[in-house]
Amino acid sequence: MIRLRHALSGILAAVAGIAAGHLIAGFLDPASSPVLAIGSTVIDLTPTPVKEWAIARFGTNDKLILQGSVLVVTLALSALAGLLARRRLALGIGFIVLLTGLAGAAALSRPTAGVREAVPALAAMAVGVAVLVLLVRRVAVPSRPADAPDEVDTADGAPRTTGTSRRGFVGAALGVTALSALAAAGGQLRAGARSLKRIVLPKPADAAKALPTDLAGQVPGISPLRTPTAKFYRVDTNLVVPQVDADSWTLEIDGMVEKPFSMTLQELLAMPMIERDITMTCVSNEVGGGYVGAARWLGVRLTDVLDRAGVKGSPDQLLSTAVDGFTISTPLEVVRDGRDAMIAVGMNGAQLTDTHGFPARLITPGLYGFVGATKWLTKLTLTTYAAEQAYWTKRQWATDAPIKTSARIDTPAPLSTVKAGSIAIGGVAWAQHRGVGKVEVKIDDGPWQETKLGPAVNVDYWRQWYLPWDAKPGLHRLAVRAFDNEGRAQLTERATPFPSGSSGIQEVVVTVE
Ligand SMILES: Nc1nc2c(c(=O)[nH]1)N[C@H]1C(S)=C(S)[C@@H](COP(=O)(O)O)O[C@H]1N2
Ligand SMILES: [Mo]
Repeated sequence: MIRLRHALSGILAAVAGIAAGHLIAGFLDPASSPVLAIGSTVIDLTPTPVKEWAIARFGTNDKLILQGSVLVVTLALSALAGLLARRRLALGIGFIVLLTGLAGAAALSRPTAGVREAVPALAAMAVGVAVLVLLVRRVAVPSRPADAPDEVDTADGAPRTTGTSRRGFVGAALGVTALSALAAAGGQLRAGARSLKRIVLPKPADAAKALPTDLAGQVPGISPLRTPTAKFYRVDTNLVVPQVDADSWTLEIDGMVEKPFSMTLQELLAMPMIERDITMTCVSNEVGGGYVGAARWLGVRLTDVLDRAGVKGSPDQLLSTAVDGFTISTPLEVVRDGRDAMIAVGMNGAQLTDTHGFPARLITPGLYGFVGATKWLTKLTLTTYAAEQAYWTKRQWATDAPIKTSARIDTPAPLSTVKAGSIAIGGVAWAQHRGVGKVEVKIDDGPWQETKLGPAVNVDYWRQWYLPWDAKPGLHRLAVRAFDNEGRAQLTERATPFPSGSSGIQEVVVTVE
């Protein structure tokens, strides 16, 4: 019982500290909240294979699971701090100081951190120690002689609390719990309330054509031709979505250029805008996976901005930096080969959402997101691969990563049961910057059959496809493969996403009854 209370004292000290830190971080910088700071550091330090495993195993829940794990480990260690405090209060205090110190170091080690990022951890330290002392002093010591003397209360000269009522401890514990919940909720509210600035999107000087008729009206269950922003996949290393202030945001252009310069959002918005339909894919997308989305982007041609700065020497890499210090490298050759690489400010007719990179992000058609789609962009640096490496390059991912031709079956869903009769097998296929020329489906051990293709929007966009099927009762295997416009078949060899994207044929099993 006494042990339990000591352990609980440690846990509540941590809970109170974490909550206090979260509250302060809500005002200063949400990412510096102790658990989040440690979580982000864990993300950066996690070896690539483990990260791949986590993404494959947990998908978009990977962040929640990571934060949950950090919390559980912290609470377990805090219980230990409480038990140590039973032996000697100073030991417990030392342990809490150590834990919060680690959180502070993690917050300070973020690429863009200043000294103020350490404040939430310091607050957590102060509150954690105070709560530990408060609660440990209230742990009632039973009057059995074997347990006396009570080291805890005499070691620091505090009055003996032997016999302190059970209510004293329980009341204090409940009070700490309630205050912690309030503080954590306050921090959460405050972090979310940082208002997103509305910007006025200019009209494109070079607009995209209206989208052709979507097959979704005809083939139930197929992906819509354009992915709604709310359904668009999200992939990034951020536990807290950066909230960028549009008024103070700048885009810097530096490195191997003749005239480095910096521009405001208003200056960027005043440049001629292009509007393009482009399908993005994440290199972590497994065969048949959902890390792919098609949207209409509004932005400034990337070369228009780079040309203002000129070139000095022979750079071969465009290194782009996000507001949180995250970096992406894009081959300069690709940026300059005439494709519609852009600094996007609009997505599907609205300003970028916070999750998709407000106020500005890169979009490079044909390349996986990790080498061309920097969100929360703030700097473009002309450099060389020999001189500088971006975040994922340092973690051994490919430097030049064109999107591999691929097809996905949307309907019928894998392992689903469908009614016998005439239905459609349908989905999407993509071969960015080459265009999809043909999609074939194979049913059981039958021949590859050519499907009907939906409208071609442009070579950087995906294509819907479907095959009418007279489905007979039983278990069936459906496979799909795509060809690009030059007739090249997608790779059939199975490959993992690391280091340059997955490949292989998607095969689904369905039951017809
Ligand atoms: N700042 C920043 N930009 C980033 C990333 C990131 O982690 N941080 N992830 C990249 C990856 S891996 C992909 S696939 C795309 C995803 O963009 P989306 O979340 O808008 O779909 O963003 C890219 N841009
Ligand atoms: Mo990605």
